[in-house]
Amino acid sequence: MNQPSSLHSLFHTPEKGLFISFEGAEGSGKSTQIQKLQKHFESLSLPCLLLREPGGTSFGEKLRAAILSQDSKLHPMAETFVFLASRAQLLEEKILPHLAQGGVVLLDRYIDSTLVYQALARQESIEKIWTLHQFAPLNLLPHRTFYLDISLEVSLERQMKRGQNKDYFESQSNEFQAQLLKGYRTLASLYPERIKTIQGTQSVEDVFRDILQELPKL
Ligand code: Z5A
Repeated sequence: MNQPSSLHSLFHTPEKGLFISFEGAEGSGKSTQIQKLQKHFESLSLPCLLLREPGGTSFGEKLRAAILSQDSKLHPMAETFVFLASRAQLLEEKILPHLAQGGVVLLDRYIDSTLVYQALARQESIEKIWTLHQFAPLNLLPHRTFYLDISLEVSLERQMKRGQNKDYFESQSNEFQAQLLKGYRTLASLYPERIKTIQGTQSVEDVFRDILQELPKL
């Protein structure tokens, strides 16, 4: 089950620009680090677009609101197609045009979230998810993916501190959340060239230092 997909050769990275995605459990610090990285690129006068999934387009934000407010269980394939629809539109409307102009795209969650949340965390094969991504524009991989690794305890503690109403994914069991972390670690070991694991339990500044060290060259 946990093999790098044979479909991987059908995927490509952008020829121009820099495409970076961030992954991790709830509260892993993605938004915090993405904002710091955006400032870093802007200080270098590089046009930098910060986006999130699901969302980032007007259609995607409607899908985001729909899935996060869902109050009964969805079939994993129903979840998957919501994320794919949001992703296809985001690529077409925002990501591809910005990269074509040589810009930097920083994306909060991407394909790896689907591989983990909709497959690995449910002990399902990732092959089906790769298969669904093999057609353009979905067959685009980031140049670099940062996985911010935290423990289940830290994730739950940060969620609790925030104290908002729980959304569809935050309401999943602790067991599911533990499987997510396991899934991310499996994925990072399958694709070590692209996915760099960063210790997300360090201070904000130390996490950022580690990210800067693993940035690909533009
Ligand atoms: N989902 C999916 O199932 N399949 C898919 O394909 C996609 C998504 C694309 C979107 O959630 C949900 O959709 C997601 C998976 C699912 N659900 N979950 N879980 P979202 O966008 O609403 O939530 P999120 O992506 O998990 O983001 P988040 O909770 O806002 O976490 P974050 O951005 O990684 O963390 P943060 O906001 O930067 O930090 C969280 C808190 O920790 C905050 O108070 C910070 O001040 C604090 N923090 C951050 N860094 C540190 C350090 N280093 N030390 C101490 N405290 C820190």
